[in-house]
Amino acid sequence: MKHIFVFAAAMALAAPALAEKWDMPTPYGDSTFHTQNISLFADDVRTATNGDLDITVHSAGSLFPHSEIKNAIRSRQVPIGEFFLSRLSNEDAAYGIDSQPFVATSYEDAAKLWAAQKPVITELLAEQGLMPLFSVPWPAQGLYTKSEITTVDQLAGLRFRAYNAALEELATLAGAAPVQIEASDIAQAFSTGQVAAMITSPSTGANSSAWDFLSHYSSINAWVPKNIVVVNKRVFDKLSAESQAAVIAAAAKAETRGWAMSAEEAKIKTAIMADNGMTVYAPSDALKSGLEGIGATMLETWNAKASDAAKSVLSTYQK
Ligand code: PCA
Repeated sequence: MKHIFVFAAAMALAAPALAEKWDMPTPYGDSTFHTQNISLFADDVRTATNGDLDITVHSAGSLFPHSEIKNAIRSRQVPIGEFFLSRLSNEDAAYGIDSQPFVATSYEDAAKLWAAQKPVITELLAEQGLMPLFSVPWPAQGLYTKSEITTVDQLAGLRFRAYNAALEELATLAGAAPVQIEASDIAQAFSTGQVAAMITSPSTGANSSAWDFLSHYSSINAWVPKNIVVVNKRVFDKLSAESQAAVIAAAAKAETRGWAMSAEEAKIKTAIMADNGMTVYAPSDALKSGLEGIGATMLETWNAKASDAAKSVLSTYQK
């Protein structure tokens, strides 16, 4: 018994204050630039806090499935996590505006949209005890198929991979059949014939080796959706002032770095698809106008459902 006390006392003297350990789930795999960016964020926090705050990234939905990450942070099963922002559009349309076709299609517009969206979703998330730390866009979304598509009509009847409600709506309006599939399950879904077409970034296309099961990529650049990193406010508030400052500083750095990584990624991954034999083509005017028509219908639906907060995001952006 005495030995145990002596040992415990010695440990208490020798060991520095116990490091705070945070698990951080993300739906996306290790080769995804977002995952690489949040790993660098974790490294920056560890360094700045001298190891007092130690964040471990759990990639590819290994800790929680995508659909559960937000609520896991809310209920403090994990203190922090990353997810696809527009997946929350069923809670408020303000979360989904970045996934509406042809609202913001360049990084410049996406940055402007984020500036309009951030204060509104910060308030919405605060109602759930959550605090956004940073948000990073995927490259603009393009169309992947097994043959060249020149009009929207040619999408009719195709089983279409979707990742959120907006994409499901778009596929349905095009007469296609949407199937929800997580990014990390894309290769499997195509190779088993579950789906035959998709809209996603060159990043996700190349990371899933799209050339193994698809042949054509059209840079329709329809929208620039974002991931967001969110922390539980109560857990954050319990950190020391130094650790809080370290998290905020690393988050600001991660946001800047992430946007730059995304732009790089768009170029590199499109080239990789071409190198692997995919036909990369600009959309025809007919395809563009067909998709824009669908986008206009979707925006009407969005407006009909939008809260005042959501509408204010769009009007601030459009100013
Ligand atoms: N990749 C993710 C979300 C958007 C993107 O470019 C996906 O396909 O699920």
